Amino acid sequence: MSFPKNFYWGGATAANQLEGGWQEGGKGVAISDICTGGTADRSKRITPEIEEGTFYPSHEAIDHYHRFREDIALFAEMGFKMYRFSIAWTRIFPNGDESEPNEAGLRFYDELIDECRKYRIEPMITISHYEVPFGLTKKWNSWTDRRQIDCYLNFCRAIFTRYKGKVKYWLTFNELNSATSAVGGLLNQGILNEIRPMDFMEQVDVPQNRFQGLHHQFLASALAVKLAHEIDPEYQIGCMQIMATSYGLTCKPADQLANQKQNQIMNWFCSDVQCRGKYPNYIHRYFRENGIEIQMEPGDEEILLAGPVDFYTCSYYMSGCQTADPEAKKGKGNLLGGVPNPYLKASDWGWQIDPEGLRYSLNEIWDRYQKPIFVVENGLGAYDKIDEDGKVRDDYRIEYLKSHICQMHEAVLDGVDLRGYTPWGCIDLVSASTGEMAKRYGFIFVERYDDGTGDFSRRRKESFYWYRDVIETNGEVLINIL
Ligand code: BGP
Repeated sequence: MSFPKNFYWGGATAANQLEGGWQEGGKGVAISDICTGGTADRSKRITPEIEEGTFYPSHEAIDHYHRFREDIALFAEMGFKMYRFSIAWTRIFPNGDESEPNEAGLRFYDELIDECRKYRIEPMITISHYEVPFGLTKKWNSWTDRRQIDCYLNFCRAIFTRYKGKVKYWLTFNELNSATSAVGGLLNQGILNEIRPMDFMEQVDVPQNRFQGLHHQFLASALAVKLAHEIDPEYQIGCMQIMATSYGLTCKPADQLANQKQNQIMNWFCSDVQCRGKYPNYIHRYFRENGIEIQMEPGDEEILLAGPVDFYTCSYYMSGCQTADPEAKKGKGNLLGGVPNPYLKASDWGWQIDPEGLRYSLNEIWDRYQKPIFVVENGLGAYDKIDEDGKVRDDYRIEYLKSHICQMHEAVLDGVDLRGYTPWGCIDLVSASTGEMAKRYGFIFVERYDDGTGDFSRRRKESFYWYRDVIETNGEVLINIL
């Protein structure tokens, strides 16, 4: 009655949200670097030219670039077995299209990986996490152009070769299925259909571009799997999706059908291609009805078939509901649309909390693919505060994580092959959706605030000690309480 032996407990981050050092070591400009800060109610902005006097949270982020040794030591103190982080593409290829990698960038990750290994922490590296080089966006609107596949593969070759023997687990793209909705166009794909200053939430969305971009990313992913296995047969390459668990709002058949359709497009389409190596039948009707025409070249289907991923990973934060009733649709749903679930409470950002949904989805994923699974993001974004005695009492976060870990354990008992858990933002960092620091996820508090103040000092929250006990007992401390 516990988690599997050698279960990978750890935490997850992404370069653009914690490193800072945006112009150091020859780094180029990423799309994340041209996004200003925002809040829960005020969208962040995209500014193709950097504006004097405007705050750009990624530029310094939490200064991990200079403090990674201290941070990794804190992760080790919690007993991490795995650390999921990403490599900033623009540190290795500043504009994205150079033929030779940037040595200073490669050296930075040498040091970071060595630091992990020093504490026997297994790295899991996301190759592209929400920071496409802006140079490629300007050059050919990023993934809309097939030539981007070669740039991505050059990047992969550089890092697969350099870190051979030191890394085993790689993820090709963060939350690839975010690109099935408008929110992923820029965030995930670096696609900007009009290059001008605008609110992040008001980007011009061209679904054709997103889905053509996805086709190129599927090819890139499949070719990266092949390349990785050629360079080192020990390499394990995974996909990474947002698991946006969804229920029919009622048991009306029309609601259930609406929900099935939503699940097919949002939750299964990308992982079906990446895990099974081919486009699923249901997508063709969706393409037809939405005027999407994928330009395929001869040989593309063979490439996809030859490059399925070795394992499946996802983020999991919330669930939502679908309905066929136009009246019910009018309310505000979660970040990813849909309608709220009357049985669930939401976080301060409106994300509905649903631990059982995690067990439910893990079972579905396992039944569908029969590939090892890692939950590589999960957590509660909350407004934390430092009490007068200097402590951060984040019992709400402990509650959130505890309930999700218990449901993961149920999934393990159900027979799901779950290999690891790396909760999101194990150290406070910049929010991807809003660009704010105030939305904190960490076990470690960072003194950095949305007005750009703060000395970047780190402090252990209550959840830090709690998670350390969870890891030390392989989760038993929780299971036995229940
Ligand atoms: C996922 C992203 C992360 C991360 C997380 C939390 O979608 O992969 O980069 O930030 O969500 O979201 P947010 O930062 O918007 O709260």
